[in-house]
Amino acid sequence: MKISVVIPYVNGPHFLEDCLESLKDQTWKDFEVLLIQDKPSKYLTEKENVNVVEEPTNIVDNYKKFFPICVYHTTNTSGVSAARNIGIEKAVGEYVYFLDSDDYLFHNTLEKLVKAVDEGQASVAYGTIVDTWFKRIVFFDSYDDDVEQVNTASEEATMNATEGDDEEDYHKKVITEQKPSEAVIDLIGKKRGLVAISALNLLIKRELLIKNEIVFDEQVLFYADMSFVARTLQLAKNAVSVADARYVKRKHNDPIHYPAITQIKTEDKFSNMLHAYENTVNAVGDHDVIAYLLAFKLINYYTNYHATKIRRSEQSYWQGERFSSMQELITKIPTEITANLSGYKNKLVKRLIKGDLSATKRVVNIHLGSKKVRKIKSNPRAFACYLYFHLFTKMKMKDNWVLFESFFGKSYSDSPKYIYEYLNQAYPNEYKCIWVINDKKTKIPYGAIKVKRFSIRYAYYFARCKYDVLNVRQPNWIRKRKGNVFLETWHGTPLKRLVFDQEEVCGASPLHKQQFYRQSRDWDYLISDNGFSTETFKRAFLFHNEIVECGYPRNDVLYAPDKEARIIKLKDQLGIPKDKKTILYAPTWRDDEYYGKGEYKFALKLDLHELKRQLGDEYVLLLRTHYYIADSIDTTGIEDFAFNVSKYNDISELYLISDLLITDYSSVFFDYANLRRPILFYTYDLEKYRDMLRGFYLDIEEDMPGPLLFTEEEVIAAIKDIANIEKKYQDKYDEFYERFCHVDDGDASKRIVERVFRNKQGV
Ligand code: C2G
Repeated sequence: MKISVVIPYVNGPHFLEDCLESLKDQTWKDFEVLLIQDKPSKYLTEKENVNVVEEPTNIVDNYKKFFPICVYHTTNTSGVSAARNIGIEKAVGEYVYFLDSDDYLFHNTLEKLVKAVDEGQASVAYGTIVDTWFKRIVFFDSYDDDVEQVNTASEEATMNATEGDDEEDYHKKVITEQKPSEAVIDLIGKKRGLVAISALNLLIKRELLIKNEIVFDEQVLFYADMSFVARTLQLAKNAVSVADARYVKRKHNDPIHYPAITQIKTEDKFSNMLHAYENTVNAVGDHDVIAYLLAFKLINYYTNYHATKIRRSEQSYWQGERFSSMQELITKIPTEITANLSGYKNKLVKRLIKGDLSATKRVVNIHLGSKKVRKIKSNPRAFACYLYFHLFTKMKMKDNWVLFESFFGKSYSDSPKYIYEYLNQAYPNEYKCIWVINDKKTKIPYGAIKVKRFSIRYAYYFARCKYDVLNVRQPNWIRKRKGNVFLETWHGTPLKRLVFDQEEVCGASPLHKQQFYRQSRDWDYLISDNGFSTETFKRAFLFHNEIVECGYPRNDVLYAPDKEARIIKLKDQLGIPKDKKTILYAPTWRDDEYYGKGEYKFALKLDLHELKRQLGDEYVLLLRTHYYIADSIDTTGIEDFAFNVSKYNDISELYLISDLLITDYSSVFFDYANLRRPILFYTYDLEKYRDMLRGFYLDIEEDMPGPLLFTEEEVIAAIKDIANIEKKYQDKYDEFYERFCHVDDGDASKRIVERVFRNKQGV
């Protein structure tokens, strides 16, 4: 047996599957797996939502046919160190390799490491660590090998860790000819794995560990790799670097259910750091280059993290005891290092060594203060935010002020619009209303005050309004004030899995789940359109406040008594011919196709000229991209057939003027079905969208009120045959309507206004 792969496991079966799948795919087959089931630490069991008890028996069984896999359990002790130590003890391979159950490997990682140790006669080989938020299949789908090659090409090939004359010389060079910081980084070759002092992606000769009794320190949960890696590298005859042996370190975007060790917040990290540091320094000795690396780690820990805490905390253990513990350690660091620091780090370390706590606080205050001023100067948004905290939230809140925002201020639309209009009709002049709208030219009735999102006036009104009505999340920096009422209308019955039901969030902020959780705690009311949404929101948002199942205010217009008159008016306004039928094409966005945050790509998979040729006599086409889409559709030369209505504020009104809807996985069809008009689903990328990106709540092949179409020809044929399709889908449509549309009746705005603003139940 060449390699023993040691995997500690606490929770996260979906992570583990990716991990084992990547082992199954290895080109190097000679390995065994030791999976060590660990008990959850107190940090996990204390938290209410963390998923802790999960024996992965089924998953393990599935992989037994591909490689030998043994499961062990931590018994008296627990923690990742204890688990890995069991692995070292039970391993029989010539080499040991640590892999975390939430990470995975490239298909050739083990092979590259094995070749490198064999060729270099080395006792350790270490590769590169690549970070990602994505699950395996998504990560590899978008992984650009060429970019990685460029990044790693300059890295050093070999590092001799300790023994021998060469190393002696190198040490001298380190100390005398260059600044130690640069020298150490140079020596380490900027290997993330080693700078972070991580035991991951190291292939280690088992004999080296056994002979020298190198184990993980079980007294600490955090920073336990430090002494292990330092000792291993110190004693390794030869350590070879293999830049293209890649290990994928997967960050967790659901720290609520599955926090990674680094995401656990606890005061114990400080004592763990000090303990691990002292232990390591004692083990490797002062003169080793690794000790330098450690010294920098400690200095960085102090200056980047700990010192800031000293300033903020009033508690004596932060200010006094911890300050002196840190002082004691940093004073022992060789002066070659401490004397060569510059700027802020230098000032802090000097004052620490002197033991001057108040001077330290002054340095931190000035540093952070000037950082903030620089930020405010360069970013008007930060200034608005600053005023929000320090001025506006200190002002009195206004009981009859209401702030409305729809799709990040991009439009006057959706449920906030209809709630606003009802509020003004039913209670004229009682409320002062503010609309967040980025385009000032947008017409808004009833004389609302218009403010641009993230402007100073936005911060002012957000702080002073008692009521905030939004259809997406509030900005992350908004803090709910006492007496504030947040009404979250949301923006659709979900088809695509949401937040905590979603395994991965690609493209969007990787902190999505954590932030979503915190923001949604502030919502007093959440609107739901049907029983299905109510249940989904409770589960997917972990939502425990009031859900008002009143139907969607935005759908009121679909039941308006003056519907026909509105249709004529709107067609005139948009210049849409009245003698032709209208098709609305409203697709959604794709998680993996984006330019940047909130800016997504869209490639139209329809040939508009062909559509016009085949359907132009009878139909016109309205094209409506999702509000996240930054690409715009070109309709040059066919302006009399294809109308780009992406910029039109309110899609509900567009539903009214269209005779047929084409969509994909967008929630628009739940609303459109209120009209009982035909719906086609152009799902050309169904497999990828469903299986890779999102996953759906409905069985899309069974439950949809219309056919799934995969090519342009099928779309054209379906439109030509629409009468038959309507007949064929009648029963499904009725069922669908009953399930998702039965609450909507034109009075949703009234119901929610009476509930939230007048505190009446059951209107
Ligand atoms: N929308 C639009 N134009 C489109 C697509 C969507 O104006 N081409 C609007 C509709 O009001 C729709 C809403 O944006 O209901 C949400 O769009 P979705 O495509 O469903 O996507 P998303 O923003 O991810 O909404 O629970 C709701 C969804 O799951 C999340």
